[in-house]
Amino acid sequence: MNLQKWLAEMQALCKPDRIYICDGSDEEYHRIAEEMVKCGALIALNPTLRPRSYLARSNPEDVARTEKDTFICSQQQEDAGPTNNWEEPGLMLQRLKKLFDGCMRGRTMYVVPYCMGPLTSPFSYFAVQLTDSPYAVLNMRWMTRMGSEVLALLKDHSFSPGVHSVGVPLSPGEKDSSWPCNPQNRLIVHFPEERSVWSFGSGYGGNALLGKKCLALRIASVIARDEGWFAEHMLITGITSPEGKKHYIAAAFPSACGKTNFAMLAPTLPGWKVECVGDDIAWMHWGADGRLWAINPEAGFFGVAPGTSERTNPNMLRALASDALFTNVALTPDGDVWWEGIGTPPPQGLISWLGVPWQPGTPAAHPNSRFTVSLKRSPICDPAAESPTGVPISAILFGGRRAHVVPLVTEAHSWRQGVLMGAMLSSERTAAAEGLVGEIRRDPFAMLPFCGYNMGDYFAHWLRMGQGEKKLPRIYSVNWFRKNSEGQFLWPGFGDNIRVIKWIFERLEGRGESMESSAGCLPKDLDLSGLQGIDLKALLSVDQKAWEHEVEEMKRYAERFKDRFPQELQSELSL
Ligand code: GTP
Ligand code: SPV
Ligand code: MN
Repeated sequence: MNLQKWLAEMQALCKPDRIYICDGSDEEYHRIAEEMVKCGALIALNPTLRPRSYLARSNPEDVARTEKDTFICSQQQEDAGPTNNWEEPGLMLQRLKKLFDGCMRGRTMYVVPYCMGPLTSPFSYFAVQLTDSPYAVLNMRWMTRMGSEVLALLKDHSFSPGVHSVGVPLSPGEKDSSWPCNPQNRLIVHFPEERSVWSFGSGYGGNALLGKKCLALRIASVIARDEGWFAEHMLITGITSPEGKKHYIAAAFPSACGKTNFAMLAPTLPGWKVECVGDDIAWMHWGADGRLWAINPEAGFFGVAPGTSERTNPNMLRALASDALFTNVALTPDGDVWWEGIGTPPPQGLISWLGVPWQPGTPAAHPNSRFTVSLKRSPICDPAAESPTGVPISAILFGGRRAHVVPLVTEAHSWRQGVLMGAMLSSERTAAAEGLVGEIRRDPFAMLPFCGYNMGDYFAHWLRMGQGEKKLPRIYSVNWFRKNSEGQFLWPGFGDNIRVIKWIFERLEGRGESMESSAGCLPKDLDLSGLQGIDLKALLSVDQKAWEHEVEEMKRYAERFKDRFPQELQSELSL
């Protein structure tokens, strides 16, 4: 793809009033932010309480990823598979060209050259996002490496083209709304063979920050399949035991199921240390040593605000002390931010995410309200977070929100059983995507909304990758969300999850006592020192009837993939 030619084509199609090429500087970031403040699209927070930080309020119809509007337009429908929306690429392109025709009238087209991964890493990937959303530009500044340095490198690299529009052209003199969007015509379209993305009508999160889910997962998963690596919805964290032994762990939990919190957990057991590499996406390659090496393609956090507190994630609160961007949280009368579960009572005069005085009993912050902040601001950034070769992964965790049935932790006996654990991962739905919150759905590898090709082939890819001379990571299933009959969480979670990690460390080192169950290998015991009233028996129990029912559900789910569901997983399911 030739950059100049593509730019000219997109300019002719979108017809922006101006074009601006982003340099990625601090000066540029604040200039764009201040322009937005001036026209009411952004609120500058109190500089004494929260220096160089801003609040954005979205349109209430544009608050989360919208999976029903997300398409994988591969040449063959079979290649998109049963879990993705598909349309014939030629027809879709026609539809997109109609939508994008003149869509940036009255606006600036920002050109955002960016790189997913450290600039010098052989595993990184270059891309350009064209967007008419200055809000998206501000987010891309923290979430990716972007600007002049990348533009210079683009001369020697191929890149993935992405075009994004909020879908609201302005006629001369027309006043803009504070969050323009076009929910009736929303479309987030991927052409995996071309490695290209077209996104229309939404300014929010994964719909609009094209480096994240669109490129680093949906497009990258296709590239990874072709080239023999992994692009996964996983956090990466480095954990050191009191004895000084360090292991890196990768973990796939569905959206809003605890990746950011786990990646930065503050251990409640003495002597343990956690250092964060990434909180959402991992690109993993086999090293010459046979180990799996992971980089975080992102450069920042786009994290769920509600629930972030001194108890749950003190290090994130430190990171958010300045230079942060908040979206759809509540505003305090002194110009600071507030959300449910922040750990302080709601102050008098609170303004809700909707921009009106908060009424008790209604959400002050939207459940999918988010913060955007650079990874560098984290006080517990791993020393190898920027390493071009990544970090070696010792264990992979799969976990969802399951009130019942799924134990706190189980270990897979084999790579194959581990792949089945990933393939059959399930969770109650959250507010991170539009849909019915709480409903249980299968979310294989936490990749259901993010796999850019046939999910059955993706399972086969995982099985294939485990073959040959490899030092395979061990695989675990975890569930921090099991509840008692009163509907209360049985497990304290957050910093106490270190207790589960301690057992995993012991297992990795050939110690750690275990017992068999139909759900996998369970710990005989966990270090619960300092905790009271934990019902470990309930947390680790496997109800035979309920588990058989679970397996029946899994078998039914597997049928969706027809002959693309790998035979090895089928036989593993029938064991
Ligand atoms: P995405 O950014 O959407 O991919 O989400 P995520 O997987 O990073 O989830 P995150 O860590 O932001 O957590 C989402 C919600 O789950 C927050 O409200 C947390 O407070 C809650 N949560 C996270 N970890 C735990 C845990 O160990 N136990 C309990 N009970 N809740 C948790
Ligand atoms: C997720 O939904 O998994 C997220 C948020 O991490 S978004 O960037 O909107 O995809
Ligand atoms: Mn995510």
